[in-house]
Amino acid sequence: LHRVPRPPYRLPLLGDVVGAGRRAPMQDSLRYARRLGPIFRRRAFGKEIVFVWGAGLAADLADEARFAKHVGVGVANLRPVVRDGLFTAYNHEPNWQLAHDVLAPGFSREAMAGYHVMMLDVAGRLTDHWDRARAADRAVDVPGDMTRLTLETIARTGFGHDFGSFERSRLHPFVTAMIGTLTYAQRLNTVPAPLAPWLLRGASRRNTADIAYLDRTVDDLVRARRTAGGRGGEGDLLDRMLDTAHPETGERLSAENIRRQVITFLVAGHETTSGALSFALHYLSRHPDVAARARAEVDRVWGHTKAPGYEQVAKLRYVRRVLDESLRLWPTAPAFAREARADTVLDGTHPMRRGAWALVLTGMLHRDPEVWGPEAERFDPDHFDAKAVRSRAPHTFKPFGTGARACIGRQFALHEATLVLGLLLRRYELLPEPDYRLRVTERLTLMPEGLRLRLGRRTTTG
Ligand code: MNH
Repeated sequence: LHRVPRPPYRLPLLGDVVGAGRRAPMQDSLRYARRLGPIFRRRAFGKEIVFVWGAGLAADLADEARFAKHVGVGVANLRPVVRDGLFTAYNHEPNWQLAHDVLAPGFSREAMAGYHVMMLDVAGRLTDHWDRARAADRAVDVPGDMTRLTLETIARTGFGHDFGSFERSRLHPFVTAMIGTLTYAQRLNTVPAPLAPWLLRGASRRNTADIAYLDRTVDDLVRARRTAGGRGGEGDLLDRMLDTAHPETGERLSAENIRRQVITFLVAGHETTSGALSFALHYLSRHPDVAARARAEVDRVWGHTKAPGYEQVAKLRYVRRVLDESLRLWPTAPAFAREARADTVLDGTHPMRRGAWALVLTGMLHRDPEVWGPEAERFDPDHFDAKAVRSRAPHTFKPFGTGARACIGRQFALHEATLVLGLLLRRYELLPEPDYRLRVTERLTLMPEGLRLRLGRRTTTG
């Protein structure tokens, strides 16, 4: 460890907190990263965290034979909310493999094609809402509306549920409770663990109430489904959780575990996708040349078909690059942790004991000039043109994590977000508010703060 650089000023007890705020730990880490290099460590309140972002080091950590997901820092702080749900389960907990095997078919190509029509329908509610804003010459609240869209999409496709987000002026209380638990989980990292019960007394009470609200919402949803006796043949995620036995062992998910999985999917299934869509819309509004090129692609590929089919979404190659490029600069799940399965040496240099772990700083890995070139900080979807992708080293673009514990919802998120960007580009001119400067809020995930856009009529027609 002594070979790993750390900040020069270390305070007794507090550690390396000079230059660090409490609200934006990830953006602080990016600043440290630029100063300290591809591997560095920071100590705060007795916990020492090793950060890694150099391409060679990150690629070595992706070696599944020697490393695995580590449930630590932010992820571990969510355990009181979602226990051994898919995202927060320890590798050795039996419910991980069971739930993974039972739910993976819910993300197959066939399943995705079934969700497509529901995704289109939810997107239609967004465009109705935006049409009204345009008619009244009102700016739209991008993160708020993307949250409405992605929450309704996962609720509808996964659970046959309607939160009525577009009929409410405020976000649904489920979202407020979720944001509460995510923010609380992040704050736990900014105070010394033994003092947390005192320092966060009020916040901890609110957190308990938030968890109770999430539990209640989900219990009602599951009870309604059990009473209705399934959706009959369609087989969404909830039906799979309730009815499907493991293909080999015949085991089923317990009622308590189903509760954890439903919360996991409702949260993981919308929070990061809404951030990704919001960043993409911000960049499209700031880069009219990129927006024009993307819009021309939508017109060419979709023509005048009112409702694009499932197959027509993946054909939007340039729109997809816009999304990839947004996730490169602002990976909305900004880090993931890896632990050594046995004693090993990281990248041939840094000895690690079994169980030792490091945090991969995705946002910085995605800005490494040795990988992405001198224009690494610039938004340019051509970073993902076919030639650039072919010539890049593996494991250098990791917005969905890596290995067996990588995101199960990746195709879901990419399909949903590409579809929605296509629909919005086709319908609106995206006009930035002139004095808006990108600010990023952190609550474990990343989201552009206060982003509003005005909607214009298309000036060219396809
Ligand atoms: Mn998702 C795991 C990012 C959309 C459900 N997700 C992960 C991980 C990252 C991630 C990174 C791995 C974390 C770790 O190693 O600790 N996820 C994203 C991003 C988007 C996203 C950037 C959108 C953009 N995720 C989705 C969607 C769903 C989903 C949509 C569900 C419909 N994600 C999950 C689940 C896991 C996960 C469940 C945990 C998988 C596992 O451990 O087996």
